[in-house]
Amino acid sequence: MATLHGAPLSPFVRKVIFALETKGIDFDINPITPVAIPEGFEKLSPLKKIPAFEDDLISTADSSVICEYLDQRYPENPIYPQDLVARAKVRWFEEYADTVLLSACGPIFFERFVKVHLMKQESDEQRIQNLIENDIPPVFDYLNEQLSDAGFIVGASLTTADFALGSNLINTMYAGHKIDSERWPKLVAYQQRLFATELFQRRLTSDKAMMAQ
Ligand SMILES: N[C@@H](CCC(=O)N[C@@H](CS)C(=O)NCC(=O)O)C(=O)O
Repeated sequence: MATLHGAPLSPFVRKVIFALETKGIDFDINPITPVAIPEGFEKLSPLKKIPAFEDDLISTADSSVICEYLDQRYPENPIYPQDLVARAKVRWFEEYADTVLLSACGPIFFERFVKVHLMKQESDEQRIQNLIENDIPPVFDYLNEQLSDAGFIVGASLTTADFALGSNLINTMYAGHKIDSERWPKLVAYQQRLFATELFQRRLTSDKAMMAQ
């Protein structure tokens, strides 16, 4: 059986869970967190980052590498389009989510969730205010501009770009930050469409049960 190493609340780990579930692959989760990386983890993940993934063929790290591997090994229920241009767009939005969206929204999740619940420290509300006022608006402006009134970020089906974007939007919601629907209506509608899918519903329910513990 395949094993995914990493806590499911990490946006990168959740992205891979979405990929595994879309493809119906059985897997175990080893829920390690970056604040308590076990000794020897660098053998699985040389940068000591989560996620890492192992199955009967491979042991590798990095959510994008893992998603691409899964899509090539299990072509049914594709998570990247075949079309050349659409595929490049998916890669772009996946990268944008993993870097720019994460940098803008991730620290709010870190401050309000990781610091408070895992590290038992107070959140830095001044840092959060600065992110909300300065870092987040250009990112949400860009995404709002790129989105259509229907479908997902690239076309009518969920892709890895939606897993990466949606995973960050989930953590933004968990951090208590509500996206302004008057300023970014397409982004809020997209978030609602994503969260209404069976795939996202299942994850939100599973996260809720885990967070309640
Ligand atoms: N490019 C990597 C990024 C993974 C990543 O940054 N994971 C975070 C957790 S959300 C981590 O392990 N951080 C610990 C560190 O940077 O040392 C991927 O896509 O998997």
